[in-house]
Formats: sequence, C-alpha cells, structure tokens
Amino acid sequence: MNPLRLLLLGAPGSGKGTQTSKLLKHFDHVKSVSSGDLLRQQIRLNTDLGHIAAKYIAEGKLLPDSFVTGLVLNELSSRRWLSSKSTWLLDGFPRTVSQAKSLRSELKPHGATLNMVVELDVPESVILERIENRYVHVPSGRVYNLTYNPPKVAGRDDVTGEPLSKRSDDTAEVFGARLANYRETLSPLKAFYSKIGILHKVSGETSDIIFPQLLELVQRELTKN
Ligand code: G5P
Ligand code: MG
Repeated sequence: MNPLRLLLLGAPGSGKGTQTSKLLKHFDHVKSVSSGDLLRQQIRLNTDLGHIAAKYIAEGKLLPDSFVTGLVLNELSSRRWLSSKSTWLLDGFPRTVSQAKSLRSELKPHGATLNMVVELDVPESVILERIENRYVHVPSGRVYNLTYNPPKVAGRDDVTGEPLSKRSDDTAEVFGARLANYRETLSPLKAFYSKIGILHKVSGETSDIIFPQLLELVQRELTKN
C-alpha cells in the first residue's frame, strides 16, 4: 500500500472527527491527529498554551498560526510521522495558508508531502443542530450526538465510562463566529491545495452519505501505482 497523508477540511460540525473515526475503524494502519483535540488537551492539562487556547476557542476565533503550528508539528515529530513512509490523517490543521506552508516546509526535508486534501461539503442548514446535540470525551476526542450516535450509557464515554462534556464553543452564538472564520480562510487554503493538484470534495447531508465517497478516494490513493 502507498503511504497516505490526508487532510480533512470542513466547516465546524461538518463531520471531520466523525469521518476520522470511521476511517480509523476501516484501516488499522491509519492514525490521526486533530488540532482541536490537541488544544482541548492543553486546556485540560492547564498549561500556558491551554490558557491561551481556552480564550480563543470560547470566542470561536482561530488561534495565531505560530501556536497551533508549533503544537501540531511537535506532535507529528514526536510520533515519528515526519517521514516519506508514514501514513496519517490530519483533522483541523492546516487551517490557513501560512499553516499549510509551515507543514510543507517541515515535511520536505523528509521527502514527504501531504498527498490528499478532502473537503467535506455539508449544507450549513444541517450543522447547527448537530453541534448543539454534541457531547465529547476530551481525553480521546471521541464525539457523540444525542440522535446520530448517542453514547450507550447517557453522559458516559462508550470505551472508558468516563463522563462526557459539552464544548464551550458549541453554542449557537459561538458557532456563528466559527463558521464565519471558516468561510474566510477556506478559499485561499483550497486555492493553495488546488494548485498543487491534491484537492478533492465530497458532498452530502449526512456522514453516512459522505463516508463511501471518502472511502473510495482513500482506497484509490492507497492502491495507486
Ligand atoms: P476544531 O476542534 O477543529 P471545528 O470547529 O473545526 O473544531 P468540529 O466542531 O470539531 O470542527 P467536526 O469535527 O467537523 O466539527 O464534526 P464532528 O464532531 O465529527 O460532528 C459534529 C457533530 O455532528 C457530532 O456530535 C457528531 O456525532 C454529529 N454528526 C456527525 N455526522 C452526523 C450526521 O450525519 N447526522 C447527525 N444528525 N449528526 C452527525 O477547532 C475548535 C477550535 O480550536 C481552534 C479554533 O479556535 C477552533 O475554533 N483551532 C485552531 N485555531 C487555529 N488554527 C488551527 N489549525 C486550529 N485548529 C483548532
Ligand atoms: Mg472535530
């Protein structure tokens, strides 16, 4: 199989985390990192970066590039993922052209690049209800939805039994700000990856409609000559 280095792009609540879990279940050898999960872990650990992140996240604003870039690139490096043979997927990073350029520069000396970017195109009209019903298990990043994929025991993570929580940014008000930021940064980021020739788009109102399309793209990349 070919290495796969994939970025999932999509509006808040479009299902990046959900599609990541589905892909990880399908392919044993694929691993993932979510910039949002890394930041929420920093908040939970009460670090200096966590204090900064909490403020930006609660307001629905993107953190300055340098903070997130440093955090994610360190994570990739400590997992020994900066290699041309590595296979992984990223959720939520890069989110700006500056972050995309930093990732590219970091990978280049290792003979590695991102080889696929997939935009999850979900109508905004279906998203708000999803995130108002979302509960998360912060240590693992697992996400639940009270109607789509409820936990087996109310308020508890399926795997650890630990309590679930609401994200501070999952309110109608903050969601508006997150969506506006997404719209603003999406076009230049898409233009950047379109120029390199690795941008794809999958569309649908539900994650179950999107997943088979995503799976087909990923399978094609993993097995191409
Ligand atoms: P995050 O953590 O990257 P967002 O805003 O990009 O957050 P989010 O909200 O995590 O994205 P998602 O992962 O795309 O959304 O969606 P999801 O969790 O899988 O699905 C949403 C809900 O819908 C879940 O409850 C799920 O169960 C349910 N669901 C899924 N599919 C369906 C379906 O078909 N039907 C139904 N009914 N429900 C469904 O970033 C957070 C913040 O961190 C900072 C920023 O402040 C950002 O706002 N940050 C960064 N800042 C700068 N640069 C970066 N690179 C940053 N990364 C994070
Ligand atoms: Mg997410």
